[in-house]
Amino acid sequence: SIENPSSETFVFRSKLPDIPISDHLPLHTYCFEKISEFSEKTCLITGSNGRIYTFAETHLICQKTAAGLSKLGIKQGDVIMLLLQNCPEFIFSFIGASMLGAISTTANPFYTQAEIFKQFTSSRTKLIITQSQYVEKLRDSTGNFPKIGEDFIVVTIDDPPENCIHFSVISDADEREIPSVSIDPNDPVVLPYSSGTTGFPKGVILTHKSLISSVAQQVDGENPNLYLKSDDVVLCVLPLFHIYSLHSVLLCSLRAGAGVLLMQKFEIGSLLDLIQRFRVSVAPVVPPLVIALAKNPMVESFDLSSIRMVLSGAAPLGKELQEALKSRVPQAVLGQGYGMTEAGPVLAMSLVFAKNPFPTKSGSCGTVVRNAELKVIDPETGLTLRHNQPGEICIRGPQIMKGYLNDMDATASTIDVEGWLHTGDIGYVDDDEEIFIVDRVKELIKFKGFQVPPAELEALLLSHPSIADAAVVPQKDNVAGEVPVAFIVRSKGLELTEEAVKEFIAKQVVFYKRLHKVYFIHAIPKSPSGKILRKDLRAKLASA
Ligand code: 4UV
Repeated sequence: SIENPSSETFVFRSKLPDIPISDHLPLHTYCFEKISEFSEKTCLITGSNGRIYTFAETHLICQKTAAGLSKLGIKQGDVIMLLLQNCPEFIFSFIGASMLGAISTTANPFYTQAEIFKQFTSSRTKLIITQSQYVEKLRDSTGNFPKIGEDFIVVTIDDPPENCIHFSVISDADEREIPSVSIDPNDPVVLPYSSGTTGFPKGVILTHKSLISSVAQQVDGENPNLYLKSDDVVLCVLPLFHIYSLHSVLLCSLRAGAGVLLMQKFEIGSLLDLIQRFRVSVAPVVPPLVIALAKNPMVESFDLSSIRMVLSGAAPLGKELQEALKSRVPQAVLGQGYGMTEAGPVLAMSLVFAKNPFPTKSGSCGTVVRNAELKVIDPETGLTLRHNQPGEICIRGPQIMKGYLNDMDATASTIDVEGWLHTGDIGYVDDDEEIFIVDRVKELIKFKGFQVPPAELEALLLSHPSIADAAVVPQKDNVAGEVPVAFIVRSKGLELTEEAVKEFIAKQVVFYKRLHKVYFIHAIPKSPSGKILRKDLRAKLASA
């Protein structure tokens, strides 16, 4: 018989059966759907002062915040920006906005003024919730930016500086004054920014339905893939402005009735102290945190026996490191999740975390989530590959993003006409359905799990009068995983030192986008169509 190979698609599925998933609820209703089972249990713990909010209290403050945001003029479809370190107000604002049918765009409070206003403008933010220490960055120093109090509202969770409003003004509102809105499951609820496979950061439209699907894929069903219990204490040290923490720490815990321990920032001493004091049982981390837990001598003097699960994600975790951590927390199960903002976010999760777990291998980043399809394609031909053959990972399901905000071209080049989202990650699925990521074909650089989009740094470099051409690529690093380094062609006859280039960039970007090395070359290698041959540059680094 004659077969047309291109018409044949080989699809990988979870080992867990599909489950029914709501396709009509708004996110906040879904997250608090089972609240009567645990209303007096701990929902949020503020690590810095030990303040505890029960589920009932949390839900009520979210409602009050919704009413308060509405009083300030926030309506269905409006965008607010959360520019916060981890704190209870993040949750109140995010869920409160959802209750209004409004959308939260999440941003790193360490961003520079230019980075914040880029996202502010692109997302059409009406109101920013932040801390007073960041307000200075929101004040127009150039005459180019919108003005606080005139063009947008700023709410601070601590003492409000001039023209700003205190958070209590919104969280003290009367919850009975929430306007009634009808929310379509396909309405956006969160707008994180990601550069995806190429170019600049773009708004990723995640809807009520996508996030509900993704949370349900983890914590719902008879045998949840990520089994969280209502007596769990889940560590929230990863920043909530990144989708990993927002989804897999916060939303999954809310749905499952688990408590969330909020830490403003990572510091090993206070982290260990909090784990011991609050008996943390679930620890979602990133590889640099695994290094700290596996290697820091301080760990020996703390009691970590409460930890039953350590989940690592957002960047590759080596087998050796995973095994080194195992000796520090012998009672815990260790495994990885594999996420991508655009994928809603989780593509795969280790089945070692299931209620009825499966045996798993070190170094694997999980098995595809239930109620979804995963395929591996040959990047050259687009043909689907079978077990053990590496290719580009693609995912399809109700959880993936609706698209990029106001960017149809980028959307079309990421989600194809059949609904497959192309990740730009190279990996394979082994005989036990476990996924192993081996490479990345997209431009993205990941510093400790944070996104560093090369296009953004290249544009800044090209704005320098002494730089004729530039390319930014990842260089391997033992602690950060990868660091951005630049190849630069100087403009004819102009002097330029490595230090000057590094400083020029450092002034304009958040710390993790800083260049670690600058290499001066005569020409940037490019394809006939003008695309930077990043592979060649990466190879140059590897051989140096
Ligand atoms: O868009 P993003 O910054 O998104 C993330 C999300 C990670 C998550 C989310 C929920 C989880 O439960 C969880 O465990 C992890 O990182 O970056 C997406 C890119 O990061 C790389 C890969 O290149 C993605 O396309 N990446 C993410 N996870 C892994 C990874 C991993 N486990 N191993 C290797 N690379």
